[in-house]
Amino acid sequence: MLPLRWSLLKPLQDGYRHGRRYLAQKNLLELTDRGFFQGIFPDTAAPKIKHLFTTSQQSVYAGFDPTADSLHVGNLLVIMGLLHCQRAGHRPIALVGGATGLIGDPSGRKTERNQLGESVIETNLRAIEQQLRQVFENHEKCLWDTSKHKSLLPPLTIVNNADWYADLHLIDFIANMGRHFRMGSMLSRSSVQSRLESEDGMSFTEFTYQIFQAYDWLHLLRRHNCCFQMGGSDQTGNLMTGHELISRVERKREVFGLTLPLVTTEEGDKFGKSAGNAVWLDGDKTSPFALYQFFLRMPDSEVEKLLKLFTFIPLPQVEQLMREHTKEPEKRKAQTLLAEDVTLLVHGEHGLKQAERVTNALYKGNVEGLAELNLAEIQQTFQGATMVDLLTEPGMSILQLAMKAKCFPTETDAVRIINAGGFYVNQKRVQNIAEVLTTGIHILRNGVSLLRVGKRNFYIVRWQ
Ligand code: YSA
Repeated sequence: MLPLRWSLLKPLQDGYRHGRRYLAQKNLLELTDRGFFQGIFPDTAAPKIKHLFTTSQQSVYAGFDPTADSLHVGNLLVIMGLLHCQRAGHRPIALVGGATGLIGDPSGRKTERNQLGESVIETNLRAIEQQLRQVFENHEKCLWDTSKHKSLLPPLTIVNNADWYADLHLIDFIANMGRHFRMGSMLSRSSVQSRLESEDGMSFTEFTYQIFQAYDWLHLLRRHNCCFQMGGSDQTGNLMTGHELISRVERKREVFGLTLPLVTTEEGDKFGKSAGNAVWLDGDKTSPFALYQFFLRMPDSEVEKLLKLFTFIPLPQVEQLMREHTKEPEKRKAQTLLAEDVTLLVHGEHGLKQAERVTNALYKGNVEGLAELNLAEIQQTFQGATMVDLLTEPGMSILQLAMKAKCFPTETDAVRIINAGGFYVNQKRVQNIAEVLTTGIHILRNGVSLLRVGKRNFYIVRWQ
């Protein structure tokens, strides 16, 4: 499926490039003004949290389960949260759930996940770890102003919870830890309640999930002195179980939970990997161009909120930008800046350049634009297109091309649909089935032809 709408492709506004190495947010709770922190708990802890963040270096952790081989843009908000902590001088800890991924978090799910095998989890985990490192590295390289900060950014720590469960004995764990978990509160979690009421109910495996996330926090408190956990608001129940466990086991310690709003599309669908709208951080799954376009296409009603959440542009600058944007919304200045900063964060300078190159080439909307792209860029742009290898033959006609590329089941269909105007070569409608292929028009100088049947069935022909 093609991830973009042609009408919404926009050229870049030249000259709207400026330093994007923004300063740090000192008091992290001020991030509330950017739309972060849907909830903090205990809910009376705001003054204490502010004190801790402004007077000492804290560790803040957030977890990611390896349920897919890539993180998605929904997860990116939590990464933004960790980055803000890092920018303010605190230590970010990203936990990858080598153990919890095997169990499957029931939070926010209507049905139990299909069980993933250990080797799949392992592969996913490596990919996610790599992405986390990459995003933090891109942030430091492209979005952090080293000239204004004397101290270095505290390093990212990545931990895998499989490491501490590997040596744990089941009986010891149940006998010693199990007694600190109260059934009443565990059953009261909305992730449990909603599933118990559902037709399929809930397995014991899923029910135990909160125990492990809670124990992780205790472990990180003991090992890394980590008093803060952050997560999307669907994680509230798990955070509360952890908070409760720690209050019982470590009476003298106090921990705090910070939840972020779940980012949704304008239609209210969760950003992320729900059916049909997956936007991945992995460039092979969602190309830098497609990621860039996803943010560039954001409606005006969403863009201010997303600028605050997904960029580090200081609030006064966001407001100024929105004033300019309101005057000339057709320029899509706000969306362009949003798309640029997110692409920089996820794919670095190189990815942003590539996204801009493809955008500019396609915006031209002509054969020249397409010819400027290499095969990999065309493949990335038209993800899901069928690849076809063909031999050039002198005198080949449009009909022959369409049949050789298997664009139509029968010749009768081909003739009918081409005549009716439903066939395109290099984005130009062709209706004459007898027209002979010409280099530079039908066959691009990059050795490729892009065929399209109807609105969205793409074929990429590689000429041999
Ligand atoms: C956390 C802590 C542990 O000690 C162990 C495991 C975990 C992982 C956690 N239970 C979980 O399953 N997370 S997740 O892999 O599904 O998502 C990672 C983070 O992205 C979560 O905080 C989740 O709330 C957040 N997220 C996902 N979609 C989001 C979103 N945040 C905002 N908007 C969205 N659309």
